[in-house]
Amino acid sequence: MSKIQELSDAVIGGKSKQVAALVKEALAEAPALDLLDAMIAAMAKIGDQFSAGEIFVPEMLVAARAMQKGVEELKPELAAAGREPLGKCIIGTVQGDLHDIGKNLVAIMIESAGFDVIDLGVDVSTDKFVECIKANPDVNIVALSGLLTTTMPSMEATAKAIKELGGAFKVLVGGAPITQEFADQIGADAYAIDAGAAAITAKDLV
Ligand code: B1M
Repeated sequence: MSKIQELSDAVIGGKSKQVAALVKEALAEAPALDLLDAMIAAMAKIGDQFSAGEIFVPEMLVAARAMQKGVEELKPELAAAGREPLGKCIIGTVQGDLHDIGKNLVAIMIESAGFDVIDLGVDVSTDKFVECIKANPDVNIVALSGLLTTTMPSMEATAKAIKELGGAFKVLVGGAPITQEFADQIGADAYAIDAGAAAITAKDLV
């Protein structure tokens, strides 16, 4: 089996320690971009399996961690390879909300799909999103996560305020209480039900 195939299998299996070592070994037989593409394909497979209900959050989390390890290991090589990213995404959990497990998964899946991701963390105010958008006028996607029904109004306030900025970026929203109907109501450009769908939707939006 090739080292790239072993790397792909290790990401799918969530074997973080093996992934870091395999990236080093695989770099001897293939360029960094091929390794990244293999890991992105592995994460896409994980996303599909998750969306299909064949695997669950724990498996997705460990695969995501393994992918992160691989990306960390590859980052210096990728910078040297000068890969043009697919776009830029700013992501955060909306103000008043401290849940970040789902948001982190979404960030990793969007990064795995080829975007540069700026993660503002949790409890992110509208002002902080606005500042970040102004500092990154080339942003393509602003992704808002929310897990509490009580913080849906802050998602609405943020979505409306950032849309008023009038930039070319698209607003993507999601989180357990969020629906397509709510996304339409607050003027978001798109809604995604889970991390796999968020990555696919982000690619469709650019
Ligand atoms: Co909280 N919590 N929690 N909690 N918590 C929920 C959300 C709750 C449903 C539990 C319950 O009552 N059954 C409930 C909300 C009820 C409601 O609003 N209707 C709740 C509550 C009430 C609270 C507190 C108010 C409890 C209290 O203090 N009395 C409090 C609020 C704190 C705050 O935020 N201000 C609170 C606190 C916490 C902890 C800190 C203890 C912890 C969070 C730890 C952390 O995130 N680092 C926590 C946890 C763990 C949960 C549950 C149990 C699990 C959430 C989770 O991580 N799920 C949760 C119950 C539940 O969800 N069943 C619950 C796994 C994660 C992978 O899924 O985040 O849904 P999820 O993300 C998914 C999708 O939603 C989607 O993709 C992800 C992956 O597929 N998605 C997006 C998410 N963001 C997206 C963005 C997108 C697209 C898709 O585009 C941008």
